[in-house]
Amino acid sequence: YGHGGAVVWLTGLSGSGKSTIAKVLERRLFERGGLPTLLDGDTLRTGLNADLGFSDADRAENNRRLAEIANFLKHQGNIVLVAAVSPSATARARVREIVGDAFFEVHVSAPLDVCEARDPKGLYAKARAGELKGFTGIDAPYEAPAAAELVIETDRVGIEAAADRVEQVLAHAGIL
Ligand code: GGZ
Repeated sequence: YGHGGAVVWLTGLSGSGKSTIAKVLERRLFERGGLPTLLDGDTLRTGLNADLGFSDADRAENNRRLAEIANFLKHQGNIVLVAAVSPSATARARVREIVGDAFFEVHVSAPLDVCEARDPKGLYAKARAGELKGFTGIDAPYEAPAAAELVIETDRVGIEAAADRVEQVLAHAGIL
């Protein structure tokens, strides 16, 4: 790719492990002298994307903005780790178009019941109680990627091993 930039797009259900894997990767890439940048969908929603909710259109716009920032940073040589539920295959196809080369879609996959049992923020409980409408996996769809560069099943693969797999994909592509 030239100057080492890349975008690793982690998609999956809430509680699947996207942010955790991204944080481990961020530390590892930093330690090996790279320029990792972590864009967490949930975190950017407090500022840049504070005007967006969870309708299909708002999620698509959220994903589009994340893709534009990620691509911008990629061109500056960053390895950008994006963690976003990004449930729509159409919105992710647009993300892939925006970023172009050095794009790696990673499906962070775990069965819904496993994610729901983890429930790190208590959001599944709220969704089940009807206090949170349109929650992905409960009453809003998650469209699994058909051709992700990597699928990590976090109910079978630990966090460190998951990070290993992403590093292997980047190394194989000549990014690392
Ligand atoms: C899904 C929601 C929702 C609804 C709040 N549906 O586990 P989290 O908490 O930290 O990650 C989820 C995050 C999703 O934001 P994204 O920007 O990644 O989503 S998207 O790509 O769909 O735009 C969850 C929390 O926000 N959250 N309400 N209704 N997740």
